[in-house]
Amino acid sequence: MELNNLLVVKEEAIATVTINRPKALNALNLDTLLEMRDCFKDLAADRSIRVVIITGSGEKAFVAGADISFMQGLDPSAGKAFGKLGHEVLRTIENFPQPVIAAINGFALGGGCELALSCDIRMASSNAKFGQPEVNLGIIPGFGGTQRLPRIVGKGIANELIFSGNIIDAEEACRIGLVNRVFAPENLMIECRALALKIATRGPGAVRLCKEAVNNGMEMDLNRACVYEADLFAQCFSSADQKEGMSAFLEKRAPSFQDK
Ligand code: DAK
Repeated sequence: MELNNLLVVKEEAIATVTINRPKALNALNLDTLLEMRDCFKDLAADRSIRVVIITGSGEKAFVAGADISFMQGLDPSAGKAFGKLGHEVLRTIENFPQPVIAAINGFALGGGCELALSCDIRMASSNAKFGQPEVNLGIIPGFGGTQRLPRIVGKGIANELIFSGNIIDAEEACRIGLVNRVFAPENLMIECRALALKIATRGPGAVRLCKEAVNNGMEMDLNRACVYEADLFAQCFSSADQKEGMSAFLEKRAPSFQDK
């Protein structure tokens, strides 16, 4: 697959995907979304990858939104196709078998904020800015913002952001639970990588099942979700990694997980 809008680097079980359109503040156009879809499908098939980090190129933006110059000329059917593709990409990231960390290094607006919302963990640099400014353009968030934002920060705070189009800084994003932690810009990738490497040393099958348990369980009522968790928990006992993890603990050594 030829990539003109993404940089993909694989190193030590971590894939870093950088959206690389810095002149347009990494805005998402059709080609970028198509590349992201194919790239995440390829990464999902690569069993050596245990964590993906998504970030933006340059020092100013994670992703400043869907590409307004691209969207301006869309007719309703092209708009629908563009929206459908955006949803497909974000669902692919949300359902990616291993954890995906958003390293938010600047503006995360509109579709950029929605991209971050589809990731499992959000970390920000202190210069990051967040918002759903679509109402300024006469549209609503179209890549899941009206659905994921309230699930993450609560309905009242999401409503305020979505109805006003307000832009908030990284500290405020952290205060409302939109991001987990805030770092100096020069430390953001170092910290995201350190977390990714830590996750990569854990039992990969267990991490995969944890993601499934959290994501699918949150769509169920608590009783069903606990039954679902119990099923996944039982599945772990058919894995070699469960035997290895527990043996290693009892033998006071580090485990050597094989993803089996
Ligand atoms: N799209 C295209 N180009 C963009 C862009 C964007 N979202 N954001 C910035 N750029 C471009 C600027 O046009 C400028 O290009 P040149 O003029 O140099 O050619 C360059 O990036 C640098 O931007 P600025 O000169 O504006 O830089 P500033 O530092 O002054 O301002 C800013 C930075 C981020 C505050 C400003 O650029 C800005 O307000 N950008 C737009 C932010 C925004 O409104 N984002 C939300 C986009 S709407 C759909 C599903 C989803 C969506 C739509 C439809 N369907 C279901 C159909 C999603 C919609 C959105 O995301």
